[in-house]
Amino acid sequence: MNHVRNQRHSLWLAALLLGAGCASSQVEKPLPHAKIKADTIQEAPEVVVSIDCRLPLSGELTVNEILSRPAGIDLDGDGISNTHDEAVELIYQGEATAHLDGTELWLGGQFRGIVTTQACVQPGDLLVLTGPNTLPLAKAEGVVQIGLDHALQLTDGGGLLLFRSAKGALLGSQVVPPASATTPTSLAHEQDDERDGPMKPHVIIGETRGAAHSIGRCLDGALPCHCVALQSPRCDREEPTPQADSPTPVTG
Ligand SMILES: [Ca+2]
Ligand SMILES: [Ca+2]
Repeated sequence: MNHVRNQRHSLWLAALLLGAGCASSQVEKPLPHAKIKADTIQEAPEVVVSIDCRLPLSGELTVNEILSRPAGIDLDGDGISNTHDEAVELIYQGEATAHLDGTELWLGGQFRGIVTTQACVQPGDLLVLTGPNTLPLAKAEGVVQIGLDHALQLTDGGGLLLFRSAKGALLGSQVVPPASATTPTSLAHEQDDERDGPMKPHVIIGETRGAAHSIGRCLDGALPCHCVALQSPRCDREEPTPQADSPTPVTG
């Protein structure tokens, strides 16, 4: 009798467990993880489409100048020189208008933040990337200030600085040498619009005329259309005043 009782008990327990399993799978069915992910991916482009231009593609950004040590330079004109005056100057090399919303900045393997500006930029535009607390800059025609959601934190140690699009494309990169001494200066190539090659302190490059930086300008202080090879329609509207408002030379 005990054997029969145990057999019935086992059958009852198996039926109970089977029922519980079915109930469990019925609860999970309406919300499978795959469906949640698919919905998220489908929703993301709707945000992008609201901006009337495309995402930038691989290799479409040139890192043209880096102001990592603003000590003494008041880029945004708020009367103080501090980390809010750090900036990265880029040239947009794409053939169609694009926006950098969602672009990631990395330096030395460290994530630095995401671009939150949704403005469309034109081929050949000079872009000035600043942190969230930098005031609006006085800009020449064709210069676009774009903002990061975090302070740039362009540390003196240098490293590989790179930009990735919201879809993961490598837009542009630049090896940043460590900052030397305490002289306030930016880093730039020997010439504007140069994609490769090392960067040097702005103040010692021949075309800079000894200026500490030329963020938002050509190396020699001229307006961007004079040094960016990719010309956009905006250059036809520009007044030829390359000597006006040139960067302040280093005095000490
Ligand atoms: Ca400032
Ligand atoms: Ca510049």
